[in-house]
Amino acid sequence: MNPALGISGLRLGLLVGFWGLVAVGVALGISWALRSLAGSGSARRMLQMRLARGEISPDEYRAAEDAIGGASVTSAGALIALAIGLVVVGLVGGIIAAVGVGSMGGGMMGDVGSMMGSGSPGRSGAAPVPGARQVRVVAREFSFEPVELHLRVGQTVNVRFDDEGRLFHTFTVSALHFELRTDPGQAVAGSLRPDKAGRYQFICSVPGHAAAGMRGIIVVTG
Ligand SMILES: [Cu+2]
Repeated sequence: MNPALGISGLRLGLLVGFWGLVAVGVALGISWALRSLAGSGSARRMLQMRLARGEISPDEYRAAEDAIGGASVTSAGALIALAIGLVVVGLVGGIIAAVGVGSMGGGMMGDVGSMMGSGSPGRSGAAPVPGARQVRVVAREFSFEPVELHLRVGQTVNVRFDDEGRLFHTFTVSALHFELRTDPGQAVAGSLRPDKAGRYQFICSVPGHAAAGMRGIIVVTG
């Protein structure tokens, strides 16, 4: 319904993909860190066993332990680098996500919000006239039924406007200065007495509804 929604969908896809990659990166980093810690721990335990069994001298043990210590210092440095990298990626991603989702959400909520069109129910025009012919117009998302009304010049018709949809709708005939507005599940009535033949368009005046299909025509004949 809106070309901007396609772009937002693409952006959402990119965001999901991006965060998916970040999540995979974090998971890999954590498992790698756990494995390297477990690795240096078990290497040290093995050295202690070999020392206890007299397979290596205390000097060899210390030299080997220094090597392990050095290795774990190296892996600790790699871990810190990885953590900093993840934090930077996370911050940048977070900013992109906040800006992207914010503008996307704002755009979508703006569209939906205006389409919701919370107006005040009521009537602009004449009240129903007892005994006059009645026509019933039903509003749904996003159509009128019927889409064509036939009136005669000088003849009064009561229009009963039923909202059988889930949104607020109007029956608006600008050329005749006539409007009925109703909430979902409600009905509003008024009367029309056209004094000129012609074709008069009626629409729902909630932004976007006429474009979505809520249009019809009143044909007035002499
Ligand atoms: Cu509407």
